[in-house]
Amino acid sequence: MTGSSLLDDGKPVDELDSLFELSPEEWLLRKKGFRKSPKAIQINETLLTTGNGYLNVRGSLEELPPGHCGGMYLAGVYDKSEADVEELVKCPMWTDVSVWHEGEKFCLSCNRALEHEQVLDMKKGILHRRTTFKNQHGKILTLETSRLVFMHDPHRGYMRVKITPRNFSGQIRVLSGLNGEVYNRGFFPREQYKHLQLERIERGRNFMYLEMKTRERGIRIAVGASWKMMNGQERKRRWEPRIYGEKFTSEITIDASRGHTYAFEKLAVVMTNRDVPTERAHNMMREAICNLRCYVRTGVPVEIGRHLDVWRELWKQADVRIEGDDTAQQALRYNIYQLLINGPSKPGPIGAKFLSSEGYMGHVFWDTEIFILPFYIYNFPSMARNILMYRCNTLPGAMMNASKSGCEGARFAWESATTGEDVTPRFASKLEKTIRLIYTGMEEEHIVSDVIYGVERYFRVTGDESFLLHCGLEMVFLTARYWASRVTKVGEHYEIHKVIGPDEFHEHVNNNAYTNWLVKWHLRLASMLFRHVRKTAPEALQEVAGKIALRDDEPARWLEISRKLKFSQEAETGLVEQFDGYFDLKDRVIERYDRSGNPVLPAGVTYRNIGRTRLIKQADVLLMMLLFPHSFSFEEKKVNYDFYEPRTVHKSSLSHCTYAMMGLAVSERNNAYRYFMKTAQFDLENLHNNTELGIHAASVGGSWQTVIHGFAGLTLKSDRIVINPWLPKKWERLSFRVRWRERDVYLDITHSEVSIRIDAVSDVTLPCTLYGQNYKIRTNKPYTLQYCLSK
Ligand code: IFM
Repeated sequence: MTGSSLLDDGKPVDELDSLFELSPEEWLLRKKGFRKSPKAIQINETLLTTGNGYLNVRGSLEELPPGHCGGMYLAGVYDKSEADVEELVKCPMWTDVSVWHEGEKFCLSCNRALEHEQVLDMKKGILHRRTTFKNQHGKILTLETSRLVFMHDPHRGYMRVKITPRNFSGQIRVLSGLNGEVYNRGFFPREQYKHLQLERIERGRNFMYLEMKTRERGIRIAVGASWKMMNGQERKRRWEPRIYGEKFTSEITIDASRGHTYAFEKLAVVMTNRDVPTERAHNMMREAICNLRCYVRTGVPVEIGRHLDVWRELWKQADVRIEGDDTAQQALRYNIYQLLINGPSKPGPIGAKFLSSEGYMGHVFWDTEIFILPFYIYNFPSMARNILMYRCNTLPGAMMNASKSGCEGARFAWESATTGEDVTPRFASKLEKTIRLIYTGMEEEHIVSDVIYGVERYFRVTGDESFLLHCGLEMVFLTARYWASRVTKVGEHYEIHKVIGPDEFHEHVNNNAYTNWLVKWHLRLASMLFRHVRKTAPEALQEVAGKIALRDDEPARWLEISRKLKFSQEAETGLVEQFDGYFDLKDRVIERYDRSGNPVLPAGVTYRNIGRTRLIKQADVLLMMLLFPHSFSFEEKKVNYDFYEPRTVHKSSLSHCTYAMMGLAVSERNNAYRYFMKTAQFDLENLHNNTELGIHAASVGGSWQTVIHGFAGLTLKSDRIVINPWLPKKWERLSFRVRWRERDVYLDITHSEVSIRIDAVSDVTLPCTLYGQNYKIRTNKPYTLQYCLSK
């Protein structure tokens, strides 16, 4: 897709052409050709999603070919209705366009495509498409579209459509509308759930308006749009707006001449009653249409210019450059693109599939704090805070979860949505396509401490005291209280029974090492924080203590449980038993890999009987060692890596990045690169054969972590920067910047040098450790430090 189309008079169609010009190739994700299978169509829809973290739109083809699964999703808009549990709602669509001639629609599934390509420009957040159709009667027509949702104003979207009849003249009808007749995919094949009901549908002189309301929570979603011909060509057309039930269709008929290009544009505004002050929310139409008028007045070129300015700033902060490995560079950019289009500008949930689909029903898991959050902490601390605020705001739901399970305090749900109450479905379609009862909602409790791990990491890097005192303390104390009521006293020590660890193949286990270690840390942190804040901010402590009725003896008890909580590690070898009785299970290891490099189960092992073996789904003990690198020696890590790696099936997208980073920690570097590439290309290569169901957000975050924490070896501590880099052979240079306590840290790493500059408002000296060697770095001054790695 190169060059720009021309209008009748030979001038560029509009001034947007230069704004829409494609970025250099390294910023593009190209999808050429068309395959009719619904799966292929839906994979592209997932990959080509555009968005801004408030509203994201899948990259569907505008004519919505059979088998498509297009959709727009709004952050935090969940509904249950007749579904089993609350789920992310597919919202009314505004990006559909169809082009008709002599009663036939130009459509990829029924016409020949002489050319077809969709191009996602990741640098600009714009999705382009160019298709030349040849229909059954030999009529050739080119359709070009460019669409985006604005980054500077999350409520607005834009689409430009151009059509060129190549070898015919005659009437062409171009239809686009607003569609409230949308359904979520159901659990069983062909089942659908309707979450929206019509609230209002109206047309004005030059706009259409549709308002739908979620059936259970009553969230009103308002969409206003204008659809017109560009460049004063309105004179040549007939405009026929029509309303069909919950659908608005606006049809423009033109008398088209062969070889001429006709351009149309759609300006859309999307908002919910939650986005406007309560006193104005009764008239959403007025809100949306006022916004639309203001948008029209400002003009599209200005809006797009502002959008591009924001994207420029985002990339300036978040880009990571890898020289010498184009494939890794492109994959990493794609992952960062995903993180950028999902960054929350307000407190709210981030689901395991981002806003790319209804996969996992849009629910929030531990993926958020352990895998996704670090990118935002290191680049956009205010977004990281918004992510954690979701957990803070849903503490009442978490308290409900605890009390439902007969405990005190707060228990963050394994899967959560609006309120923080557990929404894990009771049944799921498991591996091997069996529908089975799932226990994760009841037993996968490590999430309680995973969230706190995220809170601590956020505080350590940002030093955000206000968050700590006003939200963090309450979160830490209430969850510590949960654990204190959850543990079982066995003789002189404590145990945690009947849990599921990160490795979900083994259910109802006692003393999962990952969970117990995290809980030990969590309880120690809670008691330490209590003592610290009592000295440094007694009023804040008093306020929280009063609010949650903290008992005097609680902090001491937390510390006692932390000390006496069971944790099993072989004394001579350092090997950690994943849970009580794990070593008694049948020992099987992975010996074969399929063509994509995924492990193949050993003969006789199936996903039904795998729980009787030592094979595990994903990193468990090793993830613990990754999260607490200083608690375990090199030898301990190595012993555990060597043991667990051949027993890990990697049936979860969260696994590879852990093995990549642990591979670096134990000098299994080639393995580390291999695992990194799997993480980085997880969706681009459809590694788990389910990208149609949405982006694997944890592997997206994990690929960023592998580069920054792994290859660059960067850790931002509260008082120093630690760097232990190792670059894959073909990487010539790795450069990026991060935010650290209101400072900008620039790093440029080669195989022998680290160049570092810390920009800050004032000149101070900060400690930096490179492979154990301490340096003093003056802010606002560049340094180049040498390092040498033994082979
Ligand atoms: O949170 C994960 C879990 O660890 C494995 N199954 C998928 C979930 C969502 O990504």
